[in-house]
Amino acid sequence: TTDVVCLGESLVAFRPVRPGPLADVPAFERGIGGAESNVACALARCGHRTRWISRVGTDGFGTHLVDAIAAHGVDVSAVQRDPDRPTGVYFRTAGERATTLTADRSLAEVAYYRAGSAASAMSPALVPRETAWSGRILHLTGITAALSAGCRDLLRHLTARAPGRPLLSFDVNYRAALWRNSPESPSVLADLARRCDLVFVGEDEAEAAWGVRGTAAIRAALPEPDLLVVKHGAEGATAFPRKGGPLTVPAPAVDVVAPVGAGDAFAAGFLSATLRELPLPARLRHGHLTAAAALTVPGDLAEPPAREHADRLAALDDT
Ligand code: KDG
Repeated sequence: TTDVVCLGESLVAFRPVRPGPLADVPAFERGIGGAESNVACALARCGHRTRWISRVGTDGFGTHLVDAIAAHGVDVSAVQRDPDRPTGVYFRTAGERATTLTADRSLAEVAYYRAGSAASAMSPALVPRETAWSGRILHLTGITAALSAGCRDLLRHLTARAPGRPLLSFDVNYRAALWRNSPESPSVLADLARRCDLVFVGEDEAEAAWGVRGTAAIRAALPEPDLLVVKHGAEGATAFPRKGGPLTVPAPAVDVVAPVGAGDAFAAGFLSATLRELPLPARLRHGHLTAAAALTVPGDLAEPPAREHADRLAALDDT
């Protein structure tokens, strides 16, 4: 059986060969992006059976995405190829938020070319619930909610409380650029989060998306999930379990190369420790350690620390 199914759009990601505004960058390197496939790849690297569900075009970019994600050990057999719609791509500035390059986040640019993409055509009719519910955990993110009405319907369909539903994991992943042209407001993300069992949200994104400020207020706005993890960036993260008080675990200090992919890595580390039934503090530590690996590389995906190594690193916090 599959441990984790991750569903969402992946994109070919073009990363500039040097920092600077997109207007000035002369060349880009091809990589892959996509929050959900990032989680799937990291989990596969950690030894878990993972499946990624999405749609790509029949173009070369689609082939590259499927091959690159499969090469991480992820089951891509449920990915659909759409002959009529293209694979999404995106470009972003290098080194945004990096400690050494540009501390000023306002300099970061992300240019998406994904409207009308193969993945944006996902809907309950095209993605069977049995396939999405075929693992112990289904991991979704709020990016999908910004893509189309069909994608929003699919998320509601997959988060419905019905027999056979796996543990629903949801990373809010508010992407302001995607909501600017959406007919819906990002409050949809809160509605979806409330239908899930395990929710990850950044303190900054809760404020940006919903105007909700502070960890306690975030829990009050999202009371249903059995476990809510509020991330405080470099500071650490606070988990709100159903029983007992909140638990905060600080993050290790790292020399940040690029923050992209760190949230996905955090979710992957946390989910890996969850599958291993480790206690809550260890789940948070594994989230931080996997995120630390992603923070120190320019692309989305880093080799997560090997399990034994991560277990020893996680225990260091006890001393
Ligand atoms: O979490 C990283 C993702 O944001 C990136 O890979 C691209 O999925 C992406 C998106 O839609 O922003």
